[in-house]
Amino acid sequence: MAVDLGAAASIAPEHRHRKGLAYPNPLAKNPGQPQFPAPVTRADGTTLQVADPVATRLMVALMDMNAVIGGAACHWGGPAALAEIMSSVHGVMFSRPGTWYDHFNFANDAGHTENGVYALKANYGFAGVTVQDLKGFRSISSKLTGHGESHLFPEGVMVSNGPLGSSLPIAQGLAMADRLADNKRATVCVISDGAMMEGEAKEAVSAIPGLAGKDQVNPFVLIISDNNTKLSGRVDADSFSMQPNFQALEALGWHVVKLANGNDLQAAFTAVETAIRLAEGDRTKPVVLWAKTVKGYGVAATEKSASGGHGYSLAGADAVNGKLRAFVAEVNKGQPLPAWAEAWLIEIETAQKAKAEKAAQPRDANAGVPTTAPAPVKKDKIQAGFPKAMIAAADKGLPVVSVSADLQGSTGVAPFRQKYPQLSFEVGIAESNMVSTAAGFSKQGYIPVVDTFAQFGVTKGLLPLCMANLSQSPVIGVFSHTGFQDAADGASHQGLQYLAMTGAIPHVTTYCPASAEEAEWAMGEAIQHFVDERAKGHHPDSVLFFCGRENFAVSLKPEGASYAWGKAMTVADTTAGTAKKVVISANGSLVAHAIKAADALAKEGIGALVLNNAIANKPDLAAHQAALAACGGKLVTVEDHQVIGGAGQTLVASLVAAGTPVQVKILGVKGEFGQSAYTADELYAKHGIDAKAIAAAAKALG
Ligand SMILES: Cc1ncc(C[n+]2csc(CCOP(=O)(O)OP(=O)(O)O)c2C)c(N)n1
Ligand SMILES: [Mg+2]
Repeated sequence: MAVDLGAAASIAPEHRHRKGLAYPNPLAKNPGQPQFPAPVTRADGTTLQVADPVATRLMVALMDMNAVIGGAACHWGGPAALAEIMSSVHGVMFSRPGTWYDHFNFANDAGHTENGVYALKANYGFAGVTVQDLKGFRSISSKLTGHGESHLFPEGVMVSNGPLGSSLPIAQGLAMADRLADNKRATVCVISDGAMMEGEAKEAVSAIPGLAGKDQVNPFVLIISDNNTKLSGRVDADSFSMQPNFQALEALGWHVVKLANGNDLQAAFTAVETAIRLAEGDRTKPVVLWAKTVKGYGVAATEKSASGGHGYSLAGADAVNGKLRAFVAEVNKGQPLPAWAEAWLIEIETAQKAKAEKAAQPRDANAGVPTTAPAPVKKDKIQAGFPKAMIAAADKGLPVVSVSADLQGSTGVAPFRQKYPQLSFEVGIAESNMVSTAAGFSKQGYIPVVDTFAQFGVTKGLLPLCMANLSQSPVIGVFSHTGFQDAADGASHQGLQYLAMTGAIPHVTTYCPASAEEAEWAMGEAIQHFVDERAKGHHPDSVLFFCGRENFAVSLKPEGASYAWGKAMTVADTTAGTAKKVVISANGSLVAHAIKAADALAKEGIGALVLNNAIANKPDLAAHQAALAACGGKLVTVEDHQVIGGAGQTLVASLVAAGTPVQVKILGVKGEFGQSAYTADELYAKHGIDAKAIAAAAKALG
């Protein structure tokens, strides 16, 4: 029987409301005045000093440079677009008498702009953040991670962010909980236009006014940064215009406040103040502030670039060639830099100059003497192999199509799309839609390749992946940036459960190639598999490729070996003449580390057979059994993934079920989220899955 939820309204208020469980709120209380202020006039005519958005942009430019020098990519365009709006929102929140969080929940859905919020916090000294702290942005020792993370920075971040469209529905829940508790609090959520393409965001955009109309939501303000720009380019040109969606907000029940120039501080402040006042005045009518912004605002080149300068474009060398100085000078509108920024800039310039001079110095007395050092190993990203095979198949006339969701440049499929634009589609930032659309293509006989980061493919795309296979409509997935390989972006982007989540879907093969050469070969096989199976009237399996993002040796194939689908290749054998031996089974990004561990073990007289266990959910039992027989049953498995449900557990379960004697150490992540670091290696070391840990595990087996 349906429950009449409408009946709640007739229940007396003292019985209708119920408080949640009390637990300590870790958020920092109101800070003092910003160190670098800018004045705005409030509706009541008084002046308020808010954080100067120019200081925000200066800090973002400089902290990004520190991180880039460390080895991390960073965001510029998004935080630059939102500087005035973020200053206004925090100005209103922090100037409320009492404790700001008794009046407001704040959720930033635009997680890639969180560095701008860190800068603002440093300006206020909020939660103890200092300008000095910004210099460690994205490093393993900092709580200022690539996106906002409440597990590492609970005093500064209420709701973790990063995956677009995922924080807005949490904000909906915060506001509904406040209504149930009969709190007075309002919720403010900031989102960018690209993120509004996500299904999760669209669901919340429908639900919030609908439920608010039934008095189930506390005052709600949604601020949309509409700059018609996403990661790879302009929203309307690449996919489709979001303007009809924004025009529909009023019909959905939102009170729409329009802001023509979100980069005008006074206009932004007035609009934010108005939106909050309206929402607080009538909780049944949530307010959306539809703000036009300019992505990459403050620097002409980034404003003009198609992506709005999404990623920070400067490199370490730009600190010594004057480009960084010119960049920050432009951000500061040609005015002399404030002392703190000048000192920070000089600090970066001096360090980089010293580094460059050191690098130029001869290393030792023998410098200049020709050496016989082996030629360096050719390296590339693993993903580079995929488009080559896709292009080769399309060149043969096969119906390969690419369905993307704004990350085609990052996942590596872009070359296919450049050569075959007529076979390429972009559904916007909408991974769920991407997979389901591909399933539709598959049903019609196409060979669809979808691509995104592993974390988004297996989370937002999971039910669509199930339904695709349940509809005999398999897809090929290029899911990159697996695990700690997405080091700098932090925990929200570090998919560490992708094999566990997808490996049990019927008719799915999870494939983790270890090199670009293997990726090219395996993609070619996956495409051919579609052709062969469809010709027989069968339905092929979906093949989901998972790969890292850093550079690896282009080939790990030993001379004389050849690739074979379903076979685990032996990529290193150091067992000749050794008494003690071990099998190391690795996949993807960690195969190279396993080989390194084998080399280290060999120096200590321990031999190893390193197997590339590429197909994680259907391991090559025979190859592992043969290797184990040669190595006394000793096995170390290692992966850039959670131990639970990973390749190691799957392999060991099948070995044990087959009665194979095995003594094993399973290396992987032990039930923890990750965090930002400049490089994956730092996180591999921290979580005990690097070459050193592999060698130690092998020795511990005795
Ligand atoms: C679910 C998800 N998919 C993809 C990404 C990668 N990503 C980060 S920012 C971005 C573009 C965001 O566009 P928009 O929301 O308009 O922000 P703006 O460019 O205006 O800063 C993308 C695709 C992500 N963070 N989350
Ligand atoms: Mg945008």
